[in-house]
Amino acid sequence: EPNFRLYWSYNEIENFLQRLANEYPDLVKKDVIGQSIEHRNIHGVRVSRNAEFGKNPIIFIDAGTHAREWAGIHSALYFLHQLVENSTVTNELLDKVDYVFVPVVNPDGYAYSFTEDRLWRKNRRYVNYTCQGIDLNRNYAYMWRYRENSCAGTGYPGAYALSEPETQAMAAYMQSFKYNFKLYLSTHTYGSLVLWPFGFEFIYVKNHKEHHLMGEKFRDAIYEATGTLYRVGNSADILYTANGASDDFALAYANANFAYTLELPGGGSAGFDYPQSMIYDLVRETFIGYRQFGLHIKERF
Ligand code: 0X9
Ligand code: ZN
Repeated sequence: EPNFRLYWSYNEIENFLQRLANEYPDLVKKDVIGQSIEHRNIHGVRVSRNAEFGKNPIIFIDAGTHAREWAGIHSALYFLHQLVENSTVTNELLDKVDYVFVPVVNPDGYAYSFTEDRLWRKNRRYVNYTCQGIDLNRNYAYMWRYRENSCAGTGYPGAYALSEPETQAMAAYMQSFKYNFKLYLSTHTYGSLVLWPFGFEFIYVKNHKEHHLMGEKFRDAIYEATGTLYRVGNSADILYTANGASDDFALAYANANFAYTLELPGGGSAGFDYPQSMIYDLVRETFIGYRQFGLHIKERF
């Protein structure tokens, strides 16, 4: 039984994913979608009851784009665990929907935040002697925007769109599901926000009303279960504009019908360093929300 009261090292996460693939070969397929700057494997996991993956509407869930956002990674892992290892959950969620997970988009950053700097956010690209790290959520190709001389801890987009192996792997993997890509959920922290596109500018996606309604269903399900109250809205309106993020990419370049960035609740001294003592409650709470999305997509398509 995996222990969701603890934060897992990258190695432990890899072992967990491999075990699921080994123990449930009919349900779980593990892909190595690419390698990070420091040559760690980036893992994708496909979950389907169908021999032919993607016959059902596809929900794609990622986390760990930002290294320090451990609570998001563990929430995605817990949802995956529940889908695969808790058959009472599997039944309603897997009969008409297929799932893809990339639980740790940025493994180098995650490992670095584990051992060196708890609040590290970016990947581990060596840029020059004063600068290390690209903000992967500014490096995607849709509306990527150049920024000169910026090596800030947050927001450095890199030299060009998809310059990083991590975003290249993600972009190709997302696009491989174009034919039936219904919902993209990018799990981040923090702020208790459900953000819908676009985020690069104050422009609403065509089906923004439906985005908003689906977001409210996530919000209401969690509020009823635990009393945690999320805010739902357009990324640019309720947070800020940011170019080159994964949610806009999923929608514009990977043919997803719906795309959200979920900012889970904050905790700890910096918001991003959610305390381990609270993580088990949080992953179970987030599960309620992911489940709601699964049920919605199942009815919708
Ligand atoms: O800034 C980000 O990348 C996300 N917030 S975080 O605090 N986790 O770093 C928000 C991204 C929202 N999406 C877009 N602006 N497209
Ligand atoms: Zn983030």
